[in-house]
Amino acid sequence: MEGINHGDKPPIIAEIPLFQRKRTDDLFASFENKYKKKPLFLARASGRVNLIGEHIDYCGYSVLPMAIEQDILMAVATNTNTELHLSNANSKFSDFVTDMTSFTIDQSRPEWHNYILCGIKGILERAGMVDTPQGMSIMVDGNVPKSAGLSSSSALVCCAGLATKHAHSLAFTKTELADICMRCEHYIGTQGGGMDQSICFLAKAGTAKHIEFNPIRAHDVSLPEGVVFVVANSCVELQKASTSHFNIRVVECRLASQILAKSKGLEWRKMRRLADVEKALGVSLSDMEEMVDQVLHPEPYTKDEVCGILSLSTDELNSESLSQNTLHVQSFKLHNRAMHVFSEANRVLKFKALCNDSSVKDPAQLLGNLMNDSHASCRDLYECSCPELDELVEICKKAGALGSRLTGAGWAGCTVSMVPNDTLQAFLKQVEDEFYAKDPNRRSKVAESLFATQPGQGAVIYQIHV
Ligand code: NG1
Repeated sequence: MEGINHGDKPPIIAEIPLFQRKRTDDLFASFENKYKKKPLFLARASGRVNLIGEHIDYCGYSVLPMAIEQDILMAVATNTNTELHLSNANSKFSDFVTDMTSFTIDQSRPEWHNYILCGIKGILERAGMVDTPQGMSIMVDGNVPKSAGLSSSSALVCCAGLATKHAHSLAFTKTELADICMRCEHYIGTQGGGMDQSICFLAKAGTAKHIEFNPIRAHDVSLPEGVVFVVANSCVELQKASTSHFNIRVVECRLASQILAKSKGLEWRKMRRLADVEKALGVSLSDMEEMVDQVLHPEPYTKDEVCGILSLSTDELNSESLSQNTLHVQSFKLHNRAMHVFSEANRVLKFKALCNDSSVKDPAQLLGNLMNDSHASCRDLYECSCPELDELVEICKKAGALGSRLTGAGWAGCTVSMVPNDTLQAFLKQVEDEFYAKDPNRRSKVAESLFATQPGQGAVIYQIHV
């Protein structure tokens, strides 16, 4: 296991790799066509697949993702004024122009350019350059499936953050960039944790990462020999920023933390995350699971009941613990959400320990079992699956996956399965036949929806030679 050097900066690479050239040539041609000048540099940030550890980063617990090959590319030139011009190689996404000294991020319309504005705003604020920004013209090309749990939104935020850092000659490290982008993605309205932004900057080709928070730390995790991870998209999309599904879970975990803390005589107002309670009590994750059973009831809590336990008025509860888009929620499933979080946090530690323990002869099936348990917990306790994801998981297991689970926020999007190398082709064929072939919409998307993936590298800048 190897730590990261906290002084590490994102690499600046002199040559664009050959395999990217066709795509970047097209991107540069679109750039020149649009802006009548040449780009100065190219920023790249990839999507990710989370192998295990779902919905626990914002509770303060560690996760185990890896970067994937699909990415966001941004060709960038600086301007002589403070104007920002955004254009996308995919004409489905409209152009956007603003002044960088005075833009707002529209949470009610989470369109593509708002994610870029988040990254730009985060960097300018941290650098103290909100009033003195450098204008930029940007052409974007992305192939991370959107709203699919592969972190297309954070790839946009992080790529924009990296491009802004480079255009302003700022010296932020990878961990600083991850921290900035984790915070600034909240400008879009979802209160996520830091998994996506951390893996985006800290990923290393060939290894998954165990990522811890507060502060952000990342350690290499050697994946077992003889297996490959396969992503399969259910072809159901969920725009997380335009629904309250995600923030309701964040709020349920916060309320569970506060009620658990109050029951143990802790200063509950300071306990925003379930990990805060565990840390303050100095007990184990298994102890926390027992405590959940003792303190929280499985039936949903009404808002009035929560107010009563915490001795708060509804208005006080709204401002203390809820978010703008969860003010309307009247009942909260605190027991099941907290039980998922503590058990999932435990599974991440077991997964990492198995990967790093060379004395375990054949860890693959044990890892697969942890993935299967993770999916069951997401489905039954966290209720962040959907019928299509459940169906896909079952098909993947039947087709030979040692483990299969939803990945990312859920409610839609992708599964990740661990498949023996020697049965990969048969696995892909069976999943294609049983999930994709029968449905015309799924069939038309199978090429970009079902793929084996290897751990990719973190975000980089490529110099462009003109
Ligand atoms: P995706 O899958 O990109 O929607 C979201 C959060 C993560 C994490 C996962 C669930 C953001 C930017 N990302 O990811 O932090 O909480 O859900 O594990 O909010």
